[in-house]
Amino acid sequence: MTVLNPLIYQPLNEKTAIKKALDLKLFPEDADLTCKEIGDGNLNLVFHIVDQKHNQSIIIKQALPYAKVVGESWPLTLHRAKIEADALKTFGQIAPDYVPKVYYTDDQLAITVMEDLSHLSIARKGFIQGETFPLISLHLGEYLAKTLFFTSDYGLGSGAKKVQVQKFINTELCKITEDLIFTDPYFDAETNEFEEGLRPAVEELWKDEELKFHVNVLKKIFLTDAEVLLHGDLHTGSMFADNQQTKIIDPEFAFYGPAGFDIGQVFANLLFQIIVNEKHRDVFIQHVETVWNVFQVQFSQLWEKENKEPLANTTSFLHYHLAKYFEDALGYTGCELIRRTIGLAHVADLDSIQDEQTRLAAKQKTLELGKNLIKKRKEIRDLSEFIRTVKEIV
Ligand code: SR1
Ligand code: MG
Repeated sequence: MTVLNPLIYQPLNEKTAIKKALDLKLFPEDADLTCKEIGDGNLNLVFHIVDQKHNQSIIIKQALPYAKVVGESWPLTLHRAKIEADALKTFGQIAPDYVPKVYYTDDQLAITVMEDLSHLSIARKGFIQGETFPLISLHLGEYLAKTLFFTSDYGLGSGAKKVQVQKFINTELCKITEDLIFTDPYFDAETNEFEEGLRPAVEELWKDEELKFHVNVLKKIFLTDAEVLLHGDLHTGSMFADNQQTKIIDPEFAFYGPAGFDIGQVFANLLFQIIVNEKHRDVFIQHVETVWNVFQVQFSQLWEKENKEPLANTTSFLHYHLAKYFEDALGYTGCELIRRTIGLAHVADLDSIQDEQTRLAAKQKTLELGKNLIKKRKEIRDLSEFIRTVKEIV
């Protein structure tokens, strides 16, 4: 566990970030460096350093000892920078096409120096501006198949996997997810944020005992099913993309949990576009289908070819896993839809809709779909039933 040493840890600024890059000899001595802090996430500083002279650039990401989205009143471990760097390295070995390169890390300064991806767009922003990134779902399916298989007991072997479980104990960031996704949206918590027009729908949700039972079950699975190394925050703001490439960033919430959690977050964040983006609705429905189809095919191939548990390598046991991942993913999809609508951390897909009636209608549909997916996840047995449920509500 990284313990904050105040003599070493200092938040960087644009000037000291340049000095750090020079000290680390990350650029030629005659480099002409400029630096801009570009972090627009909830938690960290992100410095974009460019050498105009040699046309090179890097990113220095630094964790702050508090959650930037709330302020210094919400202290947060710097250990998350090490978790993130270790996860980038692990996922980078498993799925190098989809992960930025890491050049340098410093646990005490809580920094990771990595590949600059600013030639790509944050997927969520691109989607809102009308992009569809045709290959993103194929890439996400492959990324999920590889990362979720090769970090599991079956891909890694049970001994090596236990070492990884220990390395990725991520108590504080898991607690954020436990609270913000599985707890706070289901009662009148201070962290919740929603517009008054949604209050009747939200109060109905708070009274829904059946829903709360199912959310408790999903939370229990999140707490106890250490199946695979998860990214842990796999929304479209954690993806860079263009028409050819996809890169997955920001795995600071990484830990060993249920495979369906990452899959569900991907589904949910594509569903926001299915809900709000009439023009490209069918494209985003296809994206959801492609994510699952590619995941299923590639995970099955890895299961058959690379399985470290000889007795586990049977079709029925593979199908047992795929069915569990799918059912869990639908539940986590629902939880993500609900928390992004009424919880602390919203999504621009919904909030940037200017017209109030349109925005409220989209949010109401999101809540309705979320509730249905959580409660009916056992009945929705395959992709076509999932898509039918989505179409009925949207
Ligand atoms: C206080 S952190 C709020 C949210 O931002 C992160 O990206 C996670 O999604 C977290 O739930
Ligand atoms: Mg993040």
